[in-house]
Amino acid sequence: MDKSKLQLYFIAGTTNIGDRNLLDVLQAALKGGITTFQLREKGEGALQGDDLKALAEQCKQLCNKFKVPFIVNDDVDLAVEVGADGVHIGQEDGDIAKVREKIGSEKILGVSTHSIEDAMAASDAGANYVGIGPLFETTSKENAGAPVGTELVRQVANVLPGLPIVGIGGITERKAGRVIREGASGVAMISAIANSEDVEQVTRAIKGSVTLASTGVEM
Ligand code: TZP
Ligand code: MG
Repeated sequence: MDKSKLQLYFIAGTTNIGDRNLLDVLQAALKGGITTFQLREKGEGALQGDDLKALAEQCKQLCNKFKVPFIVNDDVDLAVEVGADGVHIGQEDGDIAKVREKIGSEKILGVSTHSIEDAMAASDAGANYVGIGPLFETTSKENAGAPVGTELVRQVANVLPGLPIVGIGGITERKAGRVIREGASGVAMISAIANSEDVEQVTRAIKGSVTLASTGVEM
């Protein structure tokens, strides 16, 4: 896959944005320069069924407008149904190779990993990229486990140099550069973007740090 699409990977669902509208938040983040969006609809009050499908379709349309890949978290059937660009699964979400078979070779498959072994297995089973985390303390995911630290990004990048990595968990504008310098292609975040007052402005600032760390070019 095109690694540059992973640079600033925004993840959100309706339970991450207070009383705002997810499509408004997404549009602001797209304007600010996110390069991938993942719909992760989880927790108390999460939408389900037709409501979730309608939301996914709207998110997809908005992402298409900005030529940004639209990824669905966990729900492989929903991803296929709405024609998402890809799906992201965790270690507990079933057999990675079977998910690859189900979505076909053209779609993006991301897998959350917590060790070098997880990353190797995901790569062998056909993942296009791996998420590594939580790198830092996070309150956005229940039972996220203890932070694995940025060293794991460096170790996986060394062992699997061809496998794109996205760091996740507690990443802020200030910490983003460090994650990139350890060897990640990008940073994935919920709260740093979703909880910000001016989503577009904050996204643009984070994108600037990521771009600076990955290319040395100040934006
Ligand atoms: N997976 C590992 S940590 C995490 C997920 C989905 C939450 C990331 O959210 P935040 O707010 O950027 O820490
Ligand atoms: Mg999952």
